[in-house]
Amino acid sequence: MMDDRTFLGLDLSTQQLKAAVCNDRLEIVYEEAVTFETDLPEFRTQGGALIDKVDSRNVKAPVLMWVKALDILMDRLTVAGVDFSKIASVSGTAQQHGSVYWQNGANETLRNLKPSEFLHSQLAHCFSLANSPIWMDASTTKQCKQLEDAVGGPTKLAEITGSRAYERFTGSQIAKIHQTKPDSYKVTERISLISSFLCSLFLGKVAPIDFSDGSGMNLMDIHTKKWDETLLNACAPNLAEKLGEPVPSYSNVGSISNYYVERYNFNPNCRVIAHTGDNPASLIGMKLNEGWVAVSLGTSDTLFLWLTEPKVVVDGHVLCNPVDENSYMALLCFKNGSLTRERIRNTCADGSWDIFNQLLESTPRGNFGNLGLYYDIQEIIPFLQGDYRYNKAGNVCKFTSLEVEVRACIEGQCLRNRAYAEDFGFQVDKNTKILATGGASQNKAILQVMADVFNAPVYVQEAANSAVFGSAYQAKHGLLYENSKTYSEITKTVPEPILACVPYKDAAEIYDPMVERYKNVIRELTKK
Ligand code: XUL
Repeated sequence: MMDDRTFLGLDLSTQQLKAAVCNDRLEIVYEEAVTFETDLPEFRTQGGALIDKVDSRNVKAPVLMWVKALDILMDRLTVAGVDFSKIASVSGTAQQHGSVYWQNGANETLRNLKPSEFLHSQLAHCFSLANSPIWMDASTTKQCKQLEDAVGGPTKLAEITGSRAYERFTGSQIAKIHQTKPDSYKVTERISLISSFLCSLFLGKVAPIDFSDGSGMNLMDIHTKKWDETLLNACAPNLAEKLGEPVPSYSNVGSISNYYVERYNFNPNCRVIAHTGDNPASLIGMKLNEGWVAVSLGTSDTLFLWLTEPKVVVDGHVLCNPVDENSYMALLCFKNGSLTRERIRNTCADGSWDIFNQLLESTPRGNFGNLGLYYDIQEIIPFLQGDYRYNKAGNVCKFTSLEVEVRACIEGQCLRNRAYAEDFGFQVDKNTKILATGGASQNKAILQVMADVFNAPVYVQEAANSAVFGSAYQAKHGLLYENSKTYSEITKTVPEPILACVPYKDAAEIYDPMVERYKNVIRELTKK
Protein backbone atom coordinates (compact mmCIF):
# COMPACT_ATOMS: atom_id res chain seq x y z
CA MET A 1 0.00 0.00 0.00
CA MET A 2 2.81 2.39 1.00
CA ASP A 3 4.82 1.44 -2.09
CA ASP A 4 2.20 2.44 -4.58
CA ARG A 5 0.97 5.59 -2.90
CA THR A 6 1.47 8.80 -4.85
CA PHE A 7 1.64 12.53 -4.09
CA LEU A 8 0.09 15.38 -6.05
CA GLY A 9 1.73 18.81 -6.36
CA LEU A 10 0.33 21.84 -8.18
CA ASP A 11 1.79 25.16 -9.26
CA LEU A 12 -0.54 28.04 -10.09
CA SER A 13 2.06 30.25 -11.74
CA THR A 14 1.58 33.44 -13.75
CA GLN A 15 1.15 31.72 -17.10
CA GLN A 16 0.05 28.18 -16.30
CA LEU A 17 -1.47 25.81 -13.80
CA LYS A 18 0.79 22.75 -13.62
CA ALA A 19 0.47 19.42 -11.85
CA ALA A 20 3.03 16.76 -11.02
CA VAL A 21 2.28 13.36 -9.53
CA CYS A 22 5.18 11.52 -7.96
CA ASN A 23 5.54 8.04 -6.53
CA ASP A 24 6.80 7.14 -3.08
CA ARG A 25 10.42 7.54 -4.26
CA LEU A 26 9.50 11.05 -5.42
CA GLU A 27 9.99 10.15 -9.07
CA ILE A 28 7.67 12.17 -11.27
CA VAL A 29 5.17 9.86 -12.95
CA TYR A 30 2.72 12.35 -14.45
CA GLU A 31 2.97 15.98 -15.47
CA GLU A 32 0.16 18.06 -16.97
CA ALA A 33 -0.40 21.78 -17.50
CA VAL A 34 -3.07 24.25 -18.53
CA THR A 35 -1.82 27.43 -20.21
CA PHE A 36 -4.06 30.39 -19.45
CA GLU A 37 -3.56 32.44 -22.61
CA THR A 38 -4.13 29.58 -25.05
CA ASP A 39 -6.33 27.11 -23.12
CA LEU A 40 -8.59 29.80 -21.68
CA PRO A 41 -8.66 32.52 -24.39
CA GLU A 42 -12.09 33.71 -23.22
CA PHE A 43 -10.37 35.51 -20.32
CA ARG A 44 -8.29 37.54 -22.80
CA THR A 45 -5.11 37.61 -20.74
CA GLN A 46 -1.58 38.20 -21.94
CA GLY A 47 0.38 35.33 -20.47
CA GLY A 48 -2.17 34.98 -17.67
CA ALA A 49 -2.24 38.68 -16.77
CA LEU A 50 -4.56 41.59 -17.51
CA ILE A 51 -2.42 44.68 -17.92
CA ASP A 52 -4.36 47.94 -17.69
CA LYS A 53 -4.27 49.80 -21.02
CA VAL A 54 -4.29 53.25 -19.44
CA ASP A 55 -1.93 52.60 -16.53
CA SER A 56 0.29 49.58 -17.07
CA ARG A 57 1.22 49.55 -13.39
CA ASN A 58 -2.18 47.95 -12.72
CA VAL A 59 -1.89 44.22 -13.33
CA LYS A 60 -4.53 41.66 -12.41
CA ALA A 61 -5.72 38.16 -13.24
CA PRO A 62 -9.28 36.74 -13.34
CA VAL A 63 -9.94 34.43 -10.37
CA LEU A 64 -12.43 32.31 -12.28
CA MET A 65 -9.79 31.63 -14.92
CA TRP A 66 -7.72 29.92 -12.23
CA VAL A 67 -10.76 27.94 -11.03
CA LYS A 68 -11.63 26.89 -14.58
CA ALA A 69 -7.99 25.91 -15.14
CA LEU A 70 -8.28 23.50 -12.21
CA ASP A 71 -11.41 21.93 -13.73
CA ILE A 72 -9.50 21.41 -17.00
CA LEU A 73 -6.36 20.17 -15.27
CA MET A 74 -8.28 17.55 -13.28
CA ASP A 75 -9.84 16.30 -16.53
CA ARG A 76 -6.40 16.17 -18.20
CA LEU A 77 -4.99 14.18 -15.29
CA THR A 78 -7.95 11.79 -15.59
CA VAL A 79 -7.35 11.31 -19.32
CA ALA A 80 -3.63 10.76 -18.64
CA GLY A 81 -4.61 7.81 -16.46
CA VAL A 82 -3.86 9.12 -12.96
CA ASP A 83 -5.40 6.83 -10.34
CA PHE A 84 -6.61 9.43 -7.83
CA SER A 85 -7.41 6.78 -5.22
CA LYS A 86 -3.66 6.25 -4.72
CA ILE A 87 -2.91 9.90 -3.91
CA ALA A 88 -1.95 10.08 -0.22
CA SER A 89 -1.68 13.87 -0.03
CA VAL A 90 -1.88 17.04 -2.10
CA SER A 91 0.09 20.24 -1.78
CA GLY A 92 0.55 23.22 -4.03
CA THR A 93 2.25 26.47 -4.76
CA ALA A 94 1.41 29.70 -6.57
CA GLN A 95 2.87 32.96 -7.79
CA GLN A 96 3.56 34.98 -4.67
CA HIS A 97 1.89 38.12 -3.29
CA GLY A 98 -1.43 38.11 -5.25
CA SER A 99 -4.69 38.09 -3.27
CA VAL A 100 -8.17 36.58 -3.67
CA TYR A 101 -11.29 38.15 -2.13
CA TRP A 102 -14.00 35.69 -1.02
CA GLN A 103 -17.45 37.18 -0.83
CA ASN A 104 -19.77 36.64 2.18
CA GLY A 105 -21.15 33.10 1.98
CA ALA A 106 -18.26 31.68 -0.08
CA ASN A 107 -17.05 29.38 2.67
CA GLU A 108 -20.49 27.80 2.82
CA THR A 109 -20.47 27.23 -0.95
CA LEU A 110 -17.00 25.65 -0.69
CA ARG A 111 -18.24 23.27 2.00
CA ASN A 112 -21.18 22.14 -0.13
CA LEU A 113 -19.65 21.66 -3.57
CA LYS A 114 -21.78 19.41 -5.78
CA PRO A 115 -19.65 16.60 -7.29
CA SER A 116 -21.75 16.56 -10.46
CA GLU A 117 -20.82 20.12 -11.47
CA PHE A 118 -17.66 21.97 -12.43
CA LEU A 119 -16.00 24.15 -9.79
CA HIS A 120 -16.12 27.26 -11.94
CA SER A 121 -19.89 27.18 -12.35
CA GLN A 122 -20.42 26.71 -8.60
CA LEU A 123 -17.92 29.38 -7.55
CA ALA A 124 -18.93 31.98 -10.13
CA HIS A 125 -20.49 34.26 -7.48
CA CYS A 126 -18.05 33.61 -4.67
CA PHE A 127 -15.60 36.46 -5.22
CA SER A 128 -16.07 40.09 -4.26
CA LEU A 129 -13.39 41.00 -6.82
CA ALA A 130 -13.50 39.23 -10.17
CA ASN A 131 -9.88 40.21 -10.89
CA SER A 132 -7.13 39.66 -8.36
CA PRO A 133 -4.10 41.95 -8.12
CA ILE A 134 -0.96 39.89 -8.87
CA TRP A 135 2.79 40.21 -8.29
CA MET A 136 3.30 42.19 -11.51
CA ASP A 137 1.20 45.05 -10.15
CA ALA A 138 3.16 48.18 -9.24
CA SER A 139 0.31 50.59 -8.52
CA THR A 140 0.51 50.87 -4.73
CA THR A 141 3.37 53.32 -4.10
CA LYS A 142 1.08 55.48 -1.94
CA GLN A 143 -0.01 52.55 0.25
CA CYS A 144 3.63 51.36 0.58
CA LYS A 145 4.54 54.71 2.09
CA GLN A 146 1.57 54.45 4.48
CA LEU A 147 2.71 51.03 5.71
CA GLU A 148 6.31 52.16 6.20
CA ASP A 149 5.18 55.31 8.02
CA ALA A 150 2.95 53.26 10.34
CA VAL A 151 5.96 51.47 11.85
CA GLY A 152 8.66 54.14 11.53
CA GLY A 153 10.18 53.73 8.08
CA PRO A 154 11.46 51.15 5.59
CA THR A 155 14.19 49.65 7.79
CA LYS A 156 11.77 49.14 10.66
CA LEU A 157 9.29 47.47 8.28
CA ALA A 158 12.08 45.21 6.99
CA GLU A 159 13.03 44.37 10.56
CA ILE A 160 9.47 43.24 11.35
CA THR A 161 8.30 41.68 8.10
CA GLY A 162 11.55 40.74 6.29
CA SER A 163 11.12 43.36 3.54
CA ARG A 164 10.62 47.09 3.20
CA ALA A 165 7.34 47.94 1.45
CA TYR A 166 7.19 46.65 -2.11
CA GLU A 167 4.34 47.57 -4.43
CA ARG A 168 3.61 43.95 -5.35
CA PHE A 169 3.41 42.77 -1.73
CA THR A 170 -0.08 41.92 -0.46
CA GLY A 171 -0.45 44.43 2.40
CA SER A 172 -0.32 47.51 0.20
CA GLN A 173 -2.56 45.74 -2.33
CA ILE A 174 -5.24 45.04 0.30
CA ALA A 175 -4.97 48.65 1.54
CA LYS A 176 -5.55 49.90 -2.01
CA ILE A 177 -8.64 47.68 -2.44
CA HIS A 178 -10.04 48.96 0.84
CA GLN A 179 -9.39 52.59 -0.17
CA THR A 180 -10.58 52.41 -3.76
CA LYS A 181 -13.29 49.72 -3.58
CA PRO A 182 -14.74 50.02 -0.06
CA ASP A 183 -17.98 48.26 -1.01
CA SER A 184 -16.15 45.20 -2.33
CA TYR A 185 -13.97 45.16 0.78
CA LYS A 186 -17.03 45.33 3.03
CA VAL A 187 -18.64 42.22 1.49
CA THR A 188 -15.38 40.24 1.65
CA GLU A 189 -15.58 37.49 4.27
CA ARG A 190 -12.01 36.12 3.80
CA ILE A 191 -8.86 37.10 1.90
CA SER A 192 -6.54 34.37 0.60
CA LEU A 193 -3.14 34.48 -1.03
CA ILE A 194 -3.21 32.75 -4.41
CA SER A 195 -1.53 29.72 -2.82
CA SER A 196 -4.04 29.43 0.04
CA PHE A 197 -6.87 30.04 -2.45
CA LEU A 198 -5.75 26.98 -4.43
CA CYS A 199 -5.50 25.02 -1.18
CA SER A 200 -9.07 26.09 -0.33
CA LEU A 201 -10.33 24.52 -3.55
CA PHE A 202 -8.98 21.13 -2.39
CA LEU A 203 -9.93 21.54 1.25
CA GLY A 204 -13.53 22.60 0.65
CA LYS A 205 -13.20 25.58 3.00
CA VAL A 206 -11.01 28.69 3.16
CA ALA A 207 -7.49 27.39 3.90
CA PRO A 208 -4.94 29.06 6.18
CA ILE A 209 -2.10 31.17 4.79
CA ASP A 210 1.31 29.53 5.40
CA PHE A 211 4.28 31.23 7.07
CA SER A 212 6.49 31.40 3.94
CA ASP A 213 4.00 32.96 1.56
CA GLY A 214 2.65 35.00 4.49
CA SER A 215 6.07 36.63 4.80
CA GLY A 216 5.64 38.13 1.33
CA MET A 217 2.82 40.39 2.49
CA ASN A 218 4.52 43.10 4.61
CA LEU A 219 2.01 42.21 7.33
CA MET A 220 3.49 39.29 9.27
CA ASP A 221 6.11 39.51 11.99
CA ILE A 222 8.61 36.94 10.71
CA HIS A 223 9.97 36.40 14.25
CA THR A 224 6.69 35.57 16.00
CA LYS A 225 4.90 34.38 12.83
CA LYS A 226 1.85 36.40 13.84
CA TRP A 227 0.19 39.27 12.01
CA ASP A 228 1.55 42.61 13.19
CA GLU A 229 -1.39 44.52 14.62
CA THR A 230 -0.06 47.99 13.78
CA LEU A 231 0.38 46.96 10.15
CA LEU A 232 -3.03 45.30 9.95
CA ASN A 233 -4.63 48.46 11.32
CA ALA A 234 -2.68 50.66 8.92
CA CYS A 235 -3.86 48.48 6.07
CA ALA A 236 -7.62 47.92 6.43
CA PRO A 237 -10.27 47.25 9.10
CA ASN A 238 -11.09 43.77 10.50
CA LEU A 239 -8.19 42.30 8.61
CA ALA A 240 -7.14 39.71 11.22
CA GLU A 241 -10.41 37.83 10.86
CA LYS A 242 -10.35 38.08 7.07
CA LEU A 243 -6.82 36.61 6.90
CA GLY A 244 -7.14 33.92 9.62
CA GLU A 245 -4.14 32.64 11.61
CA PRO A 246 -1.07 31.69 9.54
CA VAL A 247 0.31 28.13 9.89
CA PRO A 248 3.67 26.37 9.23
CA SER A 249 4.08 25.69 5.52
CA TYR A 250 4.12 21.89 5.90
CA SER A 251 0.91 21.79 7.99
CA ASN A 252 -1.52 18.99 7.40
CA VAL A 253 -4.62 21.17 7.16
CA GLY A 254 -7.39 18.60 6.68
CA SER A 255 -8.77 15.84 4.49
CA ILE A 256 -9.66 16.38 0.87
CA SER A 257 -13.10 17.77 0.11
CA ASN A 258 -15.80 15.20 -0.59
CA TYR A 259 -16.13 16.84 -4.04
CA TYR A 260 -12.88 15.12 -5.15
CA VAL A 261 -13.80 11.82 -3.50
CA GLU A 262 -17.05 11.56 -5.40
CA ARG A 263 -16.08 13.22 -8.65
CA TYR A 264 -12.56 11.82 -9.17
CA ASN A 265 -12.44 8.83 -6.82
CA PHE A 266 -9.91 10.30 -4.38
CA ASN A 267 -9.45 8.32 -1.18
CA PRO A 268 -11.41 10.08 1.62
CA ASN A 269 -8.22 9.81 3.75
CA CYS A 270 -6.17 11.83 1.25
CA ARG A 271 -4.71 14.77 3.17
CA VAL A 272 -4.31 18.39 2.09
CA ILE A 273 -1.02 20.03 3.04
CA ALA A 274 -0.77 23.84 3.24
CA HIS A 275 0.17 25.51 -0.05
CA THR A 276 2.98 28.07 -0.34
CA GLY A 277 4.61 30.61 -2.71
CA ASP A 278 6.52 29.55 -5.82
CA ASN A 279 9.92 30.72 -4.56
CA PRO A 280 9.69 28.81 -1.26
CA ALA A 281 8.43 25.80 -3.23
CA SER A 282 11.46 26.06 -5.54
CA LEU A 283 13.72 25.97 -2.49
CA ILE A 284 12.03 22.66 -1.58
CA GLY A 285 12.24 21.34 -5.15
CA MET A 286 15.96 22.16 -5.29
CA LYS A 287 16.52 20.47 -1.90
CA LEU A 288 18.38 23.59 -0.86
CA ASN A 289 20.26 23.35 2.41
CA GLU A 290 22.63 25.44 4.48
CA GLY A 291 25.81 26.34 2.61
CA TRP A 292 24.10 26.24 -0.78
CA VAL A 293 23.30 29.26 -2.90
CA ALA A 294 20.69 28.65 -5.59
CA VAL A 295 20.87 30.84 -8.66
CA SER A 296 18.03 30.64 -11.14
CA LEU A 297 19.12 32.11 -14.46
CA GLY A 298 15.97 33.02 -16.34
CA THR A 299 14.20 36.04 -17.78
CA SER A 300 14.97 37.54 -14.42
CA ASP A 301 17.75 36.09 -12.28
CA THR A 302 16.69 34.92 -8.82
CA LEU A 303 18.93 34.03 -5.94
CA PHE A 304 17.96 31.93 -2.92
CA LEU A 305 19.82 31.33 0.30
CA TRP A 306 19.00 29.26 3.37
CA LEU A 307 19.27 31.55 6.40
CA THR A 308 19.47 30.47 10.03
CA GLU A 309 18.88 34.03 11.22
CA PRO A 310 16.59 36.68 9.70
CA LYS A 311 19.12 39.33 8.65
CA VAL A 312 17.64 42.83 8.19
CA VAL A 313 18.21 44.11 4.67
CA VAL A 314 16.42 46.89 2.84
CA ASP A 315 17.22 45.44 -0.58
CA GLY A 316 15.88 41.92 -1.01
CA HIS A 317 13.52 39.77 1.02
CA VAL A 318 13.72 37.49 4.03
CA LEU A 319 10.96 34.89 4.00
CA CYS A 320 10.12 32.20 6.53
CA ASN A 321 11.58 28.86 5.49
CA PRO A 322 8.98 26.43 4.12
CA VAL A 323 10.53 23.26 5.53
CA ASP A 324 12.04 24.39 8.83
CA GLU A 325 9.98 26.58 11.12
CA ASN A 326 13.07 28.01 12.84
CA SER A 327 14.96 28.98 9.68
CA TYR A 328 14.51 31.57 6.98
CA MET A 329 15.32 32.03 3.31
CA ALA A 330 16.70 35.01 1.44
CA LEU A 331 15.20 35.92 -1.90
CA LEU A 332 16.71 38.35 -4.38
CA CYS A 333 15.08 39.18 -7.70
CA PHE A 334 17.09 40.86 -10.48
CA LYS A 335 15.09 41.89 -13.53
CA ASN A 336 18.09 42.09 -15.89
CA GLY A 337 18.91 38.43 -16.49
CA SER A 338 18.61 36.59 -19.79
CA LEU A 339 17.41 39.55 -21.82
CA THR A 340 20.58 41.49 -20.98
CA ARG A 341 22.80 38.47 -21.72
CA GLU A 342 20.98 38.08 -25.04
CA ARG A 343 21.43 41.76 -25.91
CA ILE A 344 25.21 41.48 -25.41
CA ARG A 345 25.21 38.19 -27.35
CA ASN A 346 23.40 39.94 -30.21
CA THR A 347 25.64 43.00 -30.28
CA CYS A 348 28.96 41.20 -29.72
CA ALA A 349 28.51 37.64 -30.94
CA ASP A 350 26.18 37.83 -33.91
CA GLY A 351 23.38 36.27 -31.88
CA SER A 352 25.36 33.05 -31.41
CA TRP A 353 25.94 31.48 -27.99
CA ASP A 354 28.90 29.53 -29.44
CA ILE A 355 30.67 32.73 -30.47
CA PHE A 356 29.66 34.36 -27.17
CA ASN A 357 31.24 31.47 -25.24
CA GLN A 358 34.42 31.56 -27.35
CA LEU A 359 34.76 35.28 -26.62
CA LEU A 360 34.12 34.71 -22.93
CA GLU A 361 36.72 31.97 -22.74
CA SER A 362 39.32 33.97 -24.67
CA THR A 363 39.54 36.68 -21.98
CA PRO A 364 41.37 36.20 -18.69
CA ARG A 365 39.58 35.99 -15.32
CA GLY A 366 39.31 39.54 -14.01
CA ASN A 367 38.97 40.95 -17.54
CA PHE A 368 42.18 43.05 -17.40
CA GLY A 369 40.61 45.07 -14.57
CA ASN A 370 37.60 46.16 -16.63
CA LEU A 371 34.21 46.17 -14.94
CA GLY A 372 30.82 46.47 -16.65
CA LEU A 373 27.24 46.79 -15.35
CA TYR A 374 24.31 46.41 -17.72
CA TYR A 375 20.69 47.22 -16.87
CA ASP A 376 18.46 47.17 -19.95
CA ILE A 377 15.34 47.79 -17.88
CA GLN A 378 14.90 49.51 -14.54
CA GLU A 379 16.58 47.15 -12.07
CA ILE A 380 15.05 46.39 -8.65
CA ILE A 381 18.41 46.06 -6.88
CA PRO A 382 20.43 48.21 -7.44
CA PHE A 383 17.86 50.78 -8.57
CA LEU A 384 19.70 51.60 -11.82
CA GLN A 385 19.14 51.59 -15.55
CA GLY A 386 21.62 51.85 -18.44
CA ASP A 387 25.18 50.63 -19.11
CA TYR A 388 28.18 51.47 -16.92
CA ARG A 389 31.75 50.62 -17.97
CA TYR A 390 34.95 51.20 -15.98
CA ASN A 391 38.60 50.52 -16.80
CA LYS A 392 41.32 49.24 -14.50
CA ALA A 393 41.97 52.71 -13.11
CA GLY A 394 38.28 53.04 -12.19
CA ASN A 395 37.52 55.59 -14.90
CA VAL A 396 34.37 55.54 -17.01
CA CYS A 397 35.31 54.19 -20.43
CA LYS A 398 34.20 52.39 -23.58
CA PHE A 399 35.30 48.81 -24.15
CA THR A 400 37.24 48.49 -27.36
CA SER A 401 36.95 44.75 -27.84
CA LEU A 402 33.96 42.46 -28.05
CA GLU A 403 35.51 39.85 -25.76
CA VAL A 404 35.98 42.40 -22.97
CA GLU A 405 32.31 43.43 -23.27
CA VAL A 406 31.11 39.82 -23.14
CA ARG A 407 33.19 38.98 -20.06
CA ALA A 408 32.22 42.25 -18.39
CA CYS A 409 28.53 41.39 -18.77
CA ILE A 410 28.84 37.93 -17.21
CA GLU A 411 31.35 38.91 -14.52
CA GLY A 412 29.17 41.92 -13.59
CA GLN A 413 26.11 39.69 -13.11
CA CYS A 414 28.06 37.12 -11.07
CA LEU A 415 29.68 39.83 -8.91
CA ARG A 416 26.18 41.23 -8.32
CA ASN A 417 24.96 37.80 -7.13
CA ARG A 418 27.82 37.42 -4.69
CA ALA A 419 27.74 41.03 -3.43
CA TYR A 420 24.03 40.95 -2.59
CA ALA A 421 24.28 37.46 -1.08
CA GLU A 422 26.98 38.86 1.22
CA ASP A 423 24.57 41.58 2.38
CA PHE A 424 22.53 38.73 3.89
CA GLY A 425 25.58 37.66 5.88
CA PHE A 426 26.53 34.93 3.41
CA GLN A 427 30.29 34.26 3.32
CA VAL A 428 32.03 31.99 0.86
CA ASP A 429 33.84 29.13 2.63
CA LYS A 430 35.05 25.66 1.76
CA ASN A 431 31.52 24.24 2.15
CA THR A 432 29.88 26.73 -0.22
CA LYS A 433 28.15 25.18 -3.22
CA ILE A 434 26.25 26.94 -5.98
CA LEU A 435 23.18 25.34 -7.49
CA ALA A 436 22.34 26.73 -10.93
CA THR A 437 18.94 26.30 -12.56
CA GLY A 438 16.99 27.99 -15.35
CA GLY A 439 17.71 28.36 -19.07
CA ALA A 440 21.23 29.82 -18.89
CA SER A 441 22.37 27.13 -16.45
CA GLN A 442 23.01 24.99 -19.53
CA ASN A 443 25.81 27.32 -20.57
CA LYS A 444 29.07 25.93 -19.14
CA ALA A 445 31.12 29.03 -19.95
CA ILE A 446 28.76 31.19 -17.87
CA LEU A 447 28.80 28.66 -15.03
CA GLN A 448 32.61 28.72 -15.01
CA VAL A 449 32.56 32.47 -14.35
CA MET A 450 30.04 31.87 -11.56
CA ALA A 451 32.32 29.22 -10.00
CA ASP A 452 35.30 31.58 -10.13
CA VAL A 453 33.50 34.65 -8.79
CA PHE A 454 32.10 32.66 -5.83
CA ASN A 455 35.26 30.51 -5.59
CA ALA A 456 32.94 27.55 -5.15
CA PRO A 457 31.85 24.55 -7.21
CA VAL A 458 28.75 24.97 -9.37
CA TYR A 459 26.19 22.17 -9.65
CA VAL A 460 23.24 21.95 -12.00
CA GLN A 461 19.77 20.73 -11.34
CA GLU A 462 18.28 18.72 -14.18
CA ALA A 463 14.66 19.32 -13.22
CA ALA A 464 13.41 22.59 -14.65
CA ASN A 465 10.10 22.74 -12.76
CA SER A 466 11.46 23.05 -9.26
CA ALA A 467 8.33 24.80 -7.88
CA VAL A 468 5.80 22.14 -8.91
CA PHE A 469 8.15 19.30 -7.92
CA GLY A 470 8.76 21.10 -4.63
CA SER A 471 5.05 21.08 -3.91
CA ALA A 472 4.80 17.34 -4.65
CA TYR A 473 7.72 16.74 -2.24
CA GLN A 474 6.02 18.99 0.32
CA ALA A 475 2.88 16.85 0.03
CA LYS A 476 4.92 13.89 1.29
CA HIS A 477 6.87 15.97 3.83
CA GLY A 478 3.66 17.43 5.29
CA LEU A 479 2.10 13.98 5.54
CA LEU A 480 5.06 12.35 7.29
CA TYR A 481 6.28 15.30 9.33
CA GLU A 482 4.11 14.21 12.24
CA ASN A 483 6.01 10.88 12.24
CA SER A 484 9.23 12.90 12.77
CA LYS A 485 10.41 12.50 9.20
CA THR A 486 12.60 15.42 8.21
CA TYR A 487 12.61 17.07 4.82
CA SER A 488 16.13 15.80 4.05
CA GLU A 489 15.13 12.21 4.94
CA ILE A 490 12.03 12.50 2.78
CA THR A 491 13.87 13.89 -0.24
CA LYS A 492 16.87 11.56 -0.05
CA THR A 493 15.63 9.53 -3.02
CA VAL A 494 15.63 12.64 -5.24
CA PRO A 495 18.76 12.60 -7.47
CA GLU A 496 21.56 14.85 -6.30
CA PRO A 497 22.56 17.81 -8.50
CA ILE A 498 25.40 17.24 -10.95
CA LEU A 499 28.80 18.94 -10.63
CA ALA A 500 29.33 21.27 -13.62
CA CYS A 501 32.40 23.43 -12.86
CA VAL A 502 35.03 23.98 -10.19
CA PRO A 503 36.84 27.28 -9.64
CA TYR A 504 40.41 27.91 -10.80
CA LYS A 505 43.09 28.11 -8.09
CA ASP A 506 43.54 31.87 -8.46
CA ALA A 507 39.80 32.65 -8.29
CA ALA A 508 39.72 34.14 -4.77
CA GLU A 509 42.80 36.27 -5.44
CA ILE A 510 41.14 37.80 -8.49
CA TYR A 511 37.51 38.09 -7.46
CA ASP A 512 37.59 38.88 -3.72
CA PRO A 513 38.91 42.41 -4.45
CA MET A 514 36.57 42.72 -7.45
CA VAL A 515 33.50 42.08 -5.27
CA GLU A 516 34.62 44.95 -3.01
CA ARG A 517 35.20 47.12 -6.04
CA TYR A 518 31.73 46.26 -7.38
CA LYS A 519 30.15 47.23 -4.03
CA ASN A 520 31.99 50.59 -4.05
CA VAL A 521 30.87 51.36 -7.60
CA ILE A 522 27.23 50.57 -6.72
CA ARG A 523 27.49 52.69 -3.56
CA GLU A 524 28.70 55.63 -5.68
CA LEU A 525 26.10 55.13 -8.41
CA THR A 526 23.17 54.90 -6.01
CA LYS A 527 24.27 57.72 -3.72
CA LYS A 528 21.33 60.08 -3.41
C1 XUL B 1 8.84 37.10 -5.89
C2 XUL B 1 7.97 37.46 -7.02
C3 XUL B 1 7.84 36.51 -8.16
C4 XUL B 1 6.50 35.78 -8.06
C5 XUL B 1 6.09 35.16 -9.38
O1 XUL B 1 8.90 38.04 -4.88
O2 XUL B 1 7.33 38.48 -7.03
O3 XUL B 1 8.90 35.62 -8.21
O4 XUL B 1 6.52 34.88 -7.02
O5 XUL B 1 6.71 34.03 -9.69
